[in-house]
Amino acid sequence: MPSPAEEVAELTARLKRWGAAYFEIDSPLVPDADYDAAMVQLRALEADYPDLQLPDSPTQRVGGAPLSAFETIAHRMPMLSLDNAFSEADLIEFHRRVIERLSVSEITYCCEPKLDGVAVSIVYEGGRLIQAATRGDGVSGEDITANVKTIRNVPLALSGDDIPPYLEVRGEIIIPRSGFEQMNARARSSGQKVFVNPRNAAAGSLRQLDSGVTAKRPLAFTAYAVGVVEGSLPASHDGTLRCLAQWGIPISEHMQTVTGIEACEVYYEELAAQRDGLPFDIDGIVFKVNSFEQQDRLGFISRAPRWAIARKFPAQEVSTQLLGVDFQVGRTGAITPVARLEPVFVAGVTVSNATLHNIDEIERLGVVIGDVVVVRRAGDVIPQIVSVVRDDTEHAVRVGAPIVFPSQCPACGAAVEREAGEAAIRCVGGVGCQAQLKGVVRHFASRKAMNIEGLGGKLIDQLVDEGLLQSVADLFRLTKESVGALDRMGDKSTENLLSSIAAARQTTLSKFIYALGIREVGEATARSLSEHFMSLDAILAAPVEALEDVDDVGPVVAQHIRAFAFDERNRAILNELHAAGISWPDVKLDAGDGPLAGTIWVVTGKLVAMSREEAESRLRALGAKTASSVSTKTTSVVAGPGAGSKRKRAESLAIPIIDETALIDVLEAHE
Ligand code: 9MJ
Repeated sequence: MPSPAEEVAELTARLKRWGAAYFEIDSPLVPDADYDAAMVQLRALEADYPDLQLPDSPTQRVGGAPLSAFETIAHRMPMLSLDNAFSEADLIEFHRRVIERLSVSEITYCCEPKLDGVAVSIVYEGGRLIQAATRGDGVSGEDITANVKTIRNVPLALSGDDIPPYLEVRGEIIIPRSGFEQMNARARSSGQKVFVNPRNAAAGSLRQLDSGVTAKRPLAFTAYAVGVVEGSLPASHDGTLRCLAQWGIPISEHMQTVTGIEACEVYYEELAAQRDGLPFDIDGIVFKVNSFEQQDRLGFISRAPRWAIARKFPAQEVSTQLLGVDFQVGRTGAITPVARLEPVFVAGVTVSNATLHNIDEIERLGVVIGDVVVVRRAGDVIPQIVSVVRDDTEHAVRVGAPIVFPSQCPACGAAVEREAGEAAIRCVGGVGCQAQLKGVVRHFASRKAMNIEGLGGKLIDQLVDEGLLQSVADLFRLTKESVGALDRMGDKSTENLLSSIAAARQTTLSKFIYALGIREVGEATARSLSEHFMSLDAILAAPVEALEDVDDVGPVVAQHIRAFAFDERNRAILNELHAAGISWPDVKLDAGDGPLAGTIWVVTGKLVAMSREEAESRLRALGAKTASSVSTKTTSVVAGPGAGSKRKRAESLAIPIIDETALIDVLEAHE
């Protein structure tokens, strides 16, 4: 029997490990129920033996009694905002002023992404988190200590050497885009508040009176400064942040120290190019004079330091007028309202269309044609209408034509229907509807499905419009003559297309299942199905109960698979595809077996001999797990040219890094 102290230590460690996995890698180690059960156990032990509670106990992260209101906390040192630079000229002018005031010829700057979240101050006394406050008006903010304690990457106790007795850390609390999308999707389906962007969602989550609610939100903290410090710290901004990182406080992995303003511009351009691919919103770059001594000499103007500037990126959210709404029919028949907009520049791109999602969303927004709307374009996702500007005097005219959903499919004229509990209105025409057929073929040919190179949207439209495709099986019947007769298809492009269609015959079971476009069967579900059943026939023959045994297959997905398997037309197409020579190797091993079982790989950067997806799927076929981010659990990193932050993180965690050649050696040795 372990002693209570041993039990507390074990549960604390386990919950911290599970919590870290939940936060750092996309799939949690255990179901929520297991996490909750361990938490209940630890709470009970801590209640019986209060002295055994460890300072960084995970029980302290989930709020107990709701707060009645937020107290006000006066900042011991004002929390200033930043001056903005909206152009390169503004930045150069900032640099000129710094050089002049300091009478030096060159300056070293620390460059950081400007996170778009909520600025907070977190105070550690004796290495323990004792207080957290919003910036508020800069002089005083709201006491959000209980809520900040629920944020999983905020340490409740610091670890390491030379921790100052009093340390005020300042930074930003954000919600990553993926967490935001999930949170909003859940809110939409349960009729709760939908947030317009991750920043608002973060602010709303921190303003919860019940910190149990905050605990469920995917918040994350990044430190970018210190406030009041009693004790000693390095003499530079970057040195200080690295010290914070050593004590367990998260800092930006993109932070970089450079000398000269040209290097700052290079950094700006590099991060601007990465902006859409980052997992969180940034609205610019902050440049800070790195030396504290120089910062002190520069001092402050009323609201902002003279030693820092925020060079802003083009806005992600802008307003424009809604000119009309078109209705697009997707591969599953779902009819999506697409807003036609007065063209507008959003986050570096001119946008003239944006999604309005579905009929519920139109009702929720209360939007009518002619309204001025807010368009948001963040990351690689389709631009969206997030709200309606109701009191914009410049666009005061509300034409007010309501948005009317079509009562027939706009592409084929078939009836439309709305299934119970569904937000989407669908065309019932199936692949008899050319719009659906085009969508089906597009999906079938896409990179993660059959990967038919050179078969893009325009060509698919032509093939369908010319009557050359009635189903995906017809792709394998295309000939030099039929393709060559199409617009802009010369001999060379015809040959290339036919050879990439031929090459696509060799695939894998999971890609093939994904390519079929069964409703709600994404890449991960297709992989789980293929590993579980190991043959297409077994999947198509499986009863609902057997399907539900598969990871991430619930009753709805199981029904979609059954409906697909029942459909005679689908059966006929599958036979034709089989006859056309589509084949795949036997599904060998599911993860957990095989020579690389127990290893976790991250593949990053550019590979030459194969795509990243291929590298990952070959690793998985050998029993390895693959992940998208580097954590302490990662066992190997494959880094091609251009690998950036993941390589750095692997280096800092001393995880072995190999190049593509070494990866090929590993694969060939085991395959
Ligand atoms: C943000 N928002 O990411 C500062 N910030 O420094 C960074 N904000 C800041 N630094 C001094 N990276 C005042 C505000």
